[in-house]
Amino acid sequence: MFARLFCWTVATAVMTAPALAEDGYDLWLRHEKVRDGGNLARHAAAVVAPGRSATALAARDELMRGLAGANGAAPALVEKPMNGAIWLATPASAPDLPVKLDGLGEEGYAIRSVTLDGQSVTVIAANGDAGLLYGAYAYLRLAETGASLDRLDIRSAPRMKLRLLNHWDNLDGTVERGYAGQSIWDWWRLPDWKGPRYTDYARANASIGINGTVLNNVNARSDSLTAPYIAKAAALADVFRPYGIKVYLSVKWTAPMELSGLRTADPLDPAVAAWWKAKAAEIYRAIPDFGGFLVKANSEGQPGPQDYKRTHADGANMLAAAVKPHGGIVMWRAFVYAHDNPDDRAKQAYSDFKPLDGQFADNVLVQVKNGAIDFQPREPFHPLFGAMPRTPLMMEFQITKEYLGQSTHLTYLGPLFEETLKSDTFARGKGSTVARVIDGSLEGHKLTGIAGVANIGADRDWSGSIFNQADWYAFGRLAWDPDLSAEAIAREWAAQTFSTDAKVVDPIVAMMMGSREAAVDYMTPLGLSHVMGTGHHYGPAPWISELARPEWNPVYYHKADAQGIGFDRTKTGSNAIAQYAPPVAKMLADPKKTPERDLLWFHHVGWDAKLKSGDTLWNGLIRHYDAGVAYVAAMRRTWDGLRPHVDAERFAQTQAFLGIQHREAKWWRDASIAYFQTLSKRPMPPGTAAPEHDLNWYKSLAFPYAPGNP
Ligand code: BDP
Repeated sequence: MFARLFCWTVATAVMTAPALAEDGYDLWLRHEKVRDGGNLARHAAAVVAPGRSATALAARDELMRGLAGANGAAPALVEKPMNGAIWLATPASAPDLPVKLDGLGEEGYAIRSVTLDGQSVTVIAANGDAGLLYGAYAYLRLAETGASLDRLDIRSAPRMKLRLLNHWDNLDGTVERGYAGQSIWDWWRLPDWKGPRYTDYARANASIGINGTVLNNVNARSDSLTAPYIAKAAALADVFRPYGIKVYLSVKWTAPMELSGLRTADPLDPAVAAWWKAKAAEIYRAIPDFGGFLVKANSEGQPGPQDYKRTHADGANMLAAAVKPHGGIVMWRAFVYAHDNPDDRAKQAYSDFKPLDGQFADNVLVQVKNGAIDFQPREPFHPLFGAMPRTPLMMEFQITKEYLGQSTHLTYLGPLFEETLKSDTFARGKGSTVARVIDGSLEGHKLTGIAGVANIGADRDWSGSIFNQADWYAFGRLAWDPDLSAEAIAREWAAQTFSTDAKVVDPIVAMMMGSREAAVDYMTPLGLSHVMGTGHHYGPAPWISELARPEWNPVYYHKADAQGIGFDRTKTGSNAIAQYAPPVAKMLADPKKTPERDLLWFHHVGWDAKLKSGDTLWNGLIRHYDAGVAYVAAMRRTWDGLRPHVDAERFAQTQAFLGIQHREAKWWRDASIAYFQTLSKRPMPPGTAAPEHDLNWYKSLAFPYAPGNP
């Protein structure tokens, strides 16, 4: 029974040594020794892992590495299942696996405690090797979050087929809307130098189920499609492949003109189609499992098929035909609005795309941002969700916090993601949630996906702060299972990142869970949006009114005047509400029935109108601003109380950042009030503080070097 022991060197199992003990490099994969009364030692003293593919070996190594850390000793690597062993296998590598795998697809996994010849064994099984990887990580997650490992019977398969990061990384090393340093892609030294960080990136993504990455900015340069850059992308693809991760590229519509001197980029021109076919073939020669293209076209100055009087579907289908023979897909973004279109910006994507439903090729997904404007602290769900039943819609969330405090604010995005995914579109009656639109179950789509704009950079801690790592983590977990709760995910993350001790996890999770709402309160309460500074989008500037394009100006969005504030999107205004299914539209037509959190998104409301609290709108606004600031003050106190339980380095970073957040929350509040008061002409409600400075002081602030600004 006892098999030959394989030699296992722990050295190969340790993640690239961090420069400092707890600088955040290890993310949620710290694999600290668990205090579980021997739970893990009993169940994971040995590992049987017969698979020999690169992915099966990666799964084995990750499991060994994790167990070595969590259990404090490397498990034995054995050839046959034995008492207290984990058996990590697919039916191909172990035909006698005692677990049913039907319905789990290639990426799903089963984890089961079984008894074999009187020996208790934990089976981690999957149809495909990627499933083994996900199963191995799932097992470690259970062990490291304190779950019992005695009687496991888990089956899990991803609800979304494509679970992608979108990097807005430029070839010069900058990252559009990146707040975690320079790009992690060292384009210049690729393909020769493939630093260890790429492997750790892949491991981190695989651990949360992410299976694809778009390497370059949606505002793409055509250079990405030249031979040298294809070779660089291929080098990255080689590193990522064992971890189940495919690479994709953003493409610039006019690449055939820029790179090969074609006279047009008209998608219906045969020469253009032939160019893309040849380009696709060239890419697939270098990257046989290349995922496909992401396209931003006819949006914010980017060229596109509309320049040739063709539709988005014409453009998407031409590219789709080029990658189709190779099994590739096209993700066509619906983030479009035009300066010469006087209609409400929130309506334009729907107006452009809804009529195209049913016209897209079967390897095209339309990628839609969670809301109709642009990743604001809160947006109602995008009206396209549920409105294009014959087209697979892919969700685009923003993990990087362009509008939510950038790198320093602790604003956990789990609740934002969850709120959108659980929103009911009523497209096919009650229960037609956004999650069911994008996971394909509502309309029976097989091609499904979700993308998150990455918050990853070259900073040691990857994401610009320890707490921003939780947003990356939450995105991956929800991409796998959009029904998970943001709170459960925060618990998992905190347990793996800090400690399983309830004294640590409980207060950290409590801080996280209210933090996004606090940011909404101090930035854009009650449905306000897009009131940030121009260009860098850092800090408040609701007074801006003179930019060339109307929809670049905050005043366009809040429409504050002497009477009140808010954007009338009902029949008397832009009638954007008509883009929602009738039950939703009906609710939104009435300010009294509109959820108060979205009130000013849909209605222009008088300063003295009564809120549910009994306050007037003006007083209520101020109470929201104050609540947001007070929440940050409370987070600072909670965090200070955690000093004995958190290592000095991560404690200090978070403490300093909470200090910045507190100062900036007050700034948001004060600047917003100072400006809106010039219109409302209402006094501060009793017991509230007047803004610290006058409006001109706030207007005079300038931030020429704010990061992330293209
Ligand atoms: C906005 C960003 C801009 C992006 C654009 C997009 O400000 O930098 O290029 O979205 O998604 O949020 O294309």
